[in-house]
Amino acid sequence: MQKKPILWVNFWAAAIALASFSFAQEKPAEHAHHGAFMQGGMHHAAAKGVTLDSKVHSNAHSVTLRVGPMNLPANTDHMKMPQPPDLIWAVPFEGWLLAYHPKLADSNGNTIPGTTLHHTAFWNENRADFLCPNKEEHIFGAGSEMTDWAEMPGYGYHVQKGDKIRIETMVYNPTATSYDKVYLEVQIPYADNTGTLSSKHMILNVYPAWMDVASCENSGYDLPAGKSTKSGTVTVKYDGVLLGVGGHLHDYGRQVVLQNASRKETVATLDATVNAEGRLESVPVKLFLEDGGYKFAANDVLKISAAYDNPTGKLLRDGAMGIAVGYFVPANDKAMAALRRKAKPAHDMAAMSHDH
Ligand SMILES: [Cu+2]
Repeated sequence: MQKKPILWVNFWAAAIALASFSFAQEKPAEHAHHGAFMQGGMHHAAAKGVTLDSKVHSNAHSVTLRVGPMNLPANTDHMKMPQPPDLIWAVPFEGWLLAYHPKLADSNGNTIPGTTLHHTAFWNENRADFLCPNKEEHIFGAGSEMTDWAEMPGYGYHVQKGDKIRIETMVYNPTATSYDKVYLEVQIPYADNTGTLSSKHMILNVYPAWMDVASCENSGYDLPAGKSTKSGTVTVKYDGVLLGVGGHLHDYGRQVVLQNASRKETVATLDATVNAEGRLESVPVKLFLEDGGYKFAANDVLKISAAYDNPTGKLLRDGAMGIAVGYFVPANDKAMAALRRKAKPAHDMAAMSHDH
C-alpha cells in the first residue's frame, strides 16, 4: 500500500489523520442519518429563516452550497435545538461531483467548531440507493469532525442536470459558547462534459455504499446504557468492488465491523478512538486498493455490527448509529441506471418542516 492508498486517505478525508496506515479518521466519513431521523418520526422544532444558497464557479469547476443562518445556543442537544428544514439543490449541469469539503463559519467567515454539526446528509432524490432502494441515494455526509471527502482522481459521482439533491442538516451545541448566524458551507469540485478535461472518458462512476446496522430502516436508534452491540444485514445486488471503507458512529461508539456473511469473511474491523468521556474522536478507514478493491458478488449478504459503551447510565434516545461507508464500483455500470427514479411531485415544504 503506497501511493494509491494515499489518494484514498485524502479522499476519505473522513478525517484521516494519516499515521502510517492506521488512518485515524475523524468521525468517519459519512453520516447517513438524517433522512432516517425524519422518517423515524422525530419532531424537532423548525429553525426559521434557514435557506440554501448555491454558487457555481464555472471557471474553477466548483460549486459552493451554503445553508444558514442558524443560531446555536450553548449547551443545547440535537433534540432541543431547532433544526433547519430540508433544502433542495437542483444540479445545474451534467457531470461528476468529485469531492466534498464541508466547513462551518459565521457570517464574518470565522470558523465555528465542527462539534456543533450533528451531521449533514445529501440525498439524490432522483435515484434509489443501490443497497437500500427504499431510500434515496445517499451521496455525502459529514458530522462533528467535519469529515472532508477529498478528490480521488479517476472517480466521481455522476449527476444529471436537474437532479434534486436533498440536504438535511442537524445541528447541536455541546459547548459552553453560543454561536449566532452560523452557516454550513460545502464546497464541491466537479467535472463536466464541457470542461477542459475530456472527463467523460476518464472518470469512473462510484456509488457511495452505506452499510447500516439498521439494515434499510432508519439509521438512528436508541442507545442503551452500558455496553451494547447492534447488527444488521444488507444484500448486494450487483457484482463490483468496494474500494475502501470507513465507519460512522456517534458518541460512545467503539467499533464498526463489516463482514461478508456469504463468504464468512471479515471485510474490515474499525476500532474507534474516544476521549476520556467516551465521546467519539475518530474511526479509521481501511482501503482495499492492493487487490483492486474488495470484491462483492451479487447476492452477497453483508453483516454490519456496531459496538457502543454508554457510560451515562441512561438510555440515549436516538443516540446511536452504526454505519460502514465505502465507495462501490460496479462491474457493470449500466445496471445502475435502473436506479433512476421518476420525477417526484413538487415538494411540499410545509409538510417537510413538520417532520422536523
Ligand atoms: Cu450519525
